[in-house]
Amino acid sequence: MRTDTGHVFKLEDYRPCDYLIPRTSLDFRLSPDATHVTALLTIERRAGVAASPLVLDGDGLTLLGIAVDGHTLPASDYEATPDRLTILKPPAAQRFELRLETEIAPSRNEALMGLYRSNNVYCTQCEAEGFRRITYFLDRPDILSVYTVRIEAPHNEAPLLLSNGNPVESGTLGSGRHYAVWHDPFPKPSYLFALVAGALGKVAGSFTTMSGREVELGIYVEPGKEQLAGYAMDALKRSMQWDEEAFGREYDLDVFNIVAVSDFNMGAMENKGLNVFNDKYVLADEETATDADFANIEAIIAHEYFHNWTGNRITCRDWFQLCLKEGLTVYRDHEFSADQRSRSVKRIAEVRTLRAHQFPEDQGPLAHPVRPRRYREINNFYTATVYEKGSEVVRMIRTILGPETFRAGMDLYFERHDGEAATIEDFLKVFEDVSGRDLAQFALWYHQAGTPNLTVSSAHNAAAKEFTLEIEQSVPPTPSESRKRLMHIPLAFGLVGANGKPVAWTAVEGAMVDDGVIHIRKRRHTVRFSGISQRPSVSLNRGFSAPITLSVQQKADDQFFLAAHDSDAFARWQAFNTLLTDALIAAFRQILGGKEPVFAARLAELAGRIAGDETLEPAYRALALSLPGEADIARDIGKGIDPDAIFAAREAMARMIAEANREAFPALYESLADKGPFSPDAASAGRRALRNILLDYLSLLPGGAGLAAGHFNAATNMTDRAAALAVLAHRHPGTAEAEEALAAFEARYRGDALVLDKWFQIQAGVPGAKTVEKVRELMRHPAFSIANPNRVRSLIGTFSSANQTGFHRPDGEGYRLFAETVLEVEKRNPQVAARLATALRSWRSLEPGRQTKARQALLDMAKAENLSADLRDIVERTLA
Ligand code: 0A1
Ligand code: ZN
Repeated sequence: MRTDTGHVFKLEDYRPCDYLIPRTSLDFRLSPDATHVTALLTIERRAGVAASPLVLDGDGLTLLGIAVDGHTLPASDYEATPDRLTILKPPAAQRFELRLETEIAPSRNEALMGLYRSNNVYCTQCEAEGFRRITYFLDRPDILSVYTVRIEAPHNEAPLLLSNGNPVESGTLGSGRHYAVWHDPFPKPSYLFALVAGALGKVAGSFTTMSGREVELGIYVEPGKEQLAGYAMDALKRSMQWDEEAFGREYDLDVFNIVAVSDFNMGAMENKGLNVFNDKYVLADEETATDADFANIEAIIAHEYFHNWTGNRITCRDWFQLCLKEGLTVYRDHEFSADQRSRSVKRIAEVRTLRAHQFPEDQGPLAHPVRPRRYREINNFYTATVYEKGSEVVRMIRTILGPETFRAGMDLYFERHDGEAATIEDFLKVFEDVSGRDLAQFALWYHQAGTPNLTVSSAHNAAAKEFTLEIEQSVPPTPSESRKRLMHIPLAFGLVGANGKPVAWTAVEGAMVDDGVIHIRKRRHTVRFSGISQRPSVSLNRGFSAPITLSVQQKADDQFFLAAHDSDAFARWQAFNTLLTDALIAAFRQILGGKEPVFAARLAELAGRIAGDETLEPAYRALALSLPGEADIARDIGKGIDPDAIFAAREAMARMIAEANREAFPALYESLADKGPFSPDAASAGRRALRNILLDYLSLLPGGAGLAAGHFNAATNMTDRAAALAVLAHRHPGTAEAEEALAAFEARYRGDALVLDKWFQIQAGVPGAKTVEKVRELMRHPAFSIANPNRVRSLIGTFSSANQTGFHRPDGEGYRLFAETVLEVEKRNPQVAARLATALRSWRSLEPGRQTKARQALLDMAKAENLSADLRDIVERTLA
C-alpha cells in the first residue's frame, strides 16, 4: 500500500519526459504467488535532450534482474527501491534496450490494482497508476508504446490467455504449460495495458464495420454464466453501430474482448481491445437483473467501447486532463442511451444523478474544477465533477455551436489528434477553429469549481407590451478559489402563453438570444422582449442546458401551469419537482416549528393527473411521481439538517398523495401489469417503473403490506421482486410480510452474490435507528466479504450514502460503524475505502449535534496509523 508522501502534483509542473518508450515487450510466467515478469523496453532519448538519469516508476516492486543492451548492469549503475528505479548513467546512444525482471504475487494483491486474482482468474487494472505495480516504467499517459505481450501458464489453471490487440501466436509447451502472444499495433499509454488469464466461458459474436471489416467479439464470463451475457453482447453491437452513425468512428482491431470479473474497484475499464468489467455490469437476465441493471449495462458497455476513440486513440497528456476522455465519453454514452431509449426520460435521469452526486461535491469541501490543477492522489479524482459535469460541459459546447458545427469540431479533433496525448486546450481549440468563436470565457467551465447560480425575476409592462427578465449570475466560493470570474452560461428558455403555446416577440435586447438560448456572460442582464401583450410564464434552463442552480421569483400558479403545460419535457418535470421540493421544505420547517404554507392538496391532485395522463410516457410519469429524495431536500435546505425531520416531511407528503388518489391509483396499478413475456426494452421498463411507484404509494394505505407481499410473490422478474421487497422493508419494516419476503429472497438467491447484493442494499437502506445494528449483523453474513468491493458498496456504501436517518442516527452510532469499517476496508483496498469515506463530505450542513459526531468520526479516521495516500487525502480535505 502506498502511504502518503504528502506530495502535491501540480498542473503547471508538467514537463515532457526526456525519454520515450516506443516499444514494450512483456513476458509473463503466471503463478498465483510468484509471477515472473520480464519487460524488454526500447528506450529512446528525445531529440535535443542531453543524457540524464532515467527514472522509472514502481510501486512495491522487487527487481530481480536488469540489463542494458544485453549486458547485466553493475549495481553501481542503478538504484532500485520498491517505488523507483534510477539508471544513473544511461547509454549515450539515442536508443537502447532495457531488460527488467520483477516478481509479483497476484494472489496477495487485495488493492485490486496491477495484476491480481479474482475468483481464480488473473486480471489487471492499470488506470491510473497500476502498471508500476507490474514492472518499472514511465507510468504516465503521455508515454505511448507499442506492446507485444507473451503470457505463459499451466493449461489447466489458465486455459485462456488474453491481452490487448490481436492474437499472433499460441502453442503448447512441456509439462502441461502453454503460451499466447498478443500484439497491439496502436501505441498506447501503460494505463491501457491489460492481461487476463484463467478458465472462463465465452460468448462469441461478430460485427462488420462500416468499411466492411469483420471484428470478432468475445465476452468472457465465469463458466456456466454464458447465458447471462446476451444482453451485454447486444448492447456492444448497438454501440459499435451507433459510434459509426453518430460520430463516424470505426473500430480498429480484429478482435474486441470483454471480460467480467467479480472483484473490481470501479464499473469497468477501457483497456485497448480488452475491456475488463465488474461482472455486475455484464451479467443479466430477467430473473437476476432489474431494469435499472439492464440500462446500466447498456450504458457502461457503450462507455467503455466509446473510449476506444475518446481515451485510447486520443489519450490524455497527463492526469489533470482526465475529463478530456471521461467527460467526453460520458457525453457520448448519454447520447447513445438517449437514442436507444426515451431522450426526455434519459435527460431527467441524468440531471437527477448530476444533482445527487455532483452538486454536493461542488458545494462541499471536496469541490474541484472539471480540470483540476492540483492533486495528491489521482485515484480520488474519478469524480462526478470530472465525469458528469465534464459531460455537461461538452453538451454546452454543442448547445452553443449547434449540432453541425459541434460535429465538425469533433471530426477535426479526431483528425488532428489521433495517436496523441492531448489536453483540454487542444479540445477547445478545435471548436474555436471550426466556429471562428472565442471560447476563452466558456473555458472557465473547465477551470473554475462551484455550481453557478442564476437569480431571475420578471416583469411585464402591458402598456409598453414589454416583458423583462432580470438575470444575475454568481459563482459561490469553493476551497482554494474564493474569487470567481463571470461565466458564459447558455440558458435555454421559452415564454409560454396562457394557451400553452410559445409566445413570439418582435425584438429582444440586453443579451444575445439565439435559437431559444439566452447567452449569459455578464454579472447582470436585463433582457427586454418587445411585442408581448400578455404576461407569459417563463420556462428556464430547458433541457437543463447548463449545470447551474436557479433562484426564480415565480408565482406558484405559474409553476403549476408549467408543470402541466410546458412543451419541454424536462422543464415540465422540473416545474413539478420544484413544487414538490418547495412543499417538502415548507413541511420540514413546520415540523421544526415554523409556519409556512404547503400546497400539499394541490400537489397531490396534480400528481394524480400526471399519473393517469396517457399522453405521457409511463417512464416519465414514474419519474414525476418519485418524490425528491431525502438528500435532495437536504441539499436544497442547505444547513441545520435534521434527517429525521426531512424523513417525516417526505413520509407525510407520500401519504397525502396516496390518500388523495386512493380511488384512481389501484385501477391504474392493475392496468399496468405485465402481459406477455418479459422484455428489457425501455417502454416495458417504463410501465414496470410506473406500476412499482404506484405500489409504493398504495402500500401506505390500509392493507398496503398485504398488497406489497402479493406483488412480491407474484413477481416474475427481478425488477418487480426487488421493488416489492424494498417497499416491504422500507415502508413496513419488522412486519411479518417484510420478514417473510426478506427470508424468501435470501433462500432463493443464496449462492448468487450479485443478487444478494440487492438484498444487502435493501436492508442497509431501511430508514431509522435500528439499521446500524442490522448492518453490523449483515457484515457477519456468510455472503458478505470485506475484501469484495461490490459487497462493501452494497452494504456499507448504501448505508452511508443512501440511508439518511440510519447513518445520521443522532447518537453517532452510524458514524462509528462507518469509520471502523472504512479503516478495515482500507487495510486491503485504499481506493474503495477513500471512495466510501466521501459519504461524510456534507457533514458541515448537519445540525450541530450530528455535526460534532460526524467530525469526530473523521478525526478518528485521520489519526489511524499508516493511513493510505488515498484515504488521508479525502479525510484531510473533508476536514479542512
Ligand atoms: N476509466 C474507467 C474508470 C476506471 C478508473 C480507474 C480504475 O481503477 C481502479 C478503474 C476504472 C472508466 O471511465 O470507465
Ligand atoms: Zn470512462
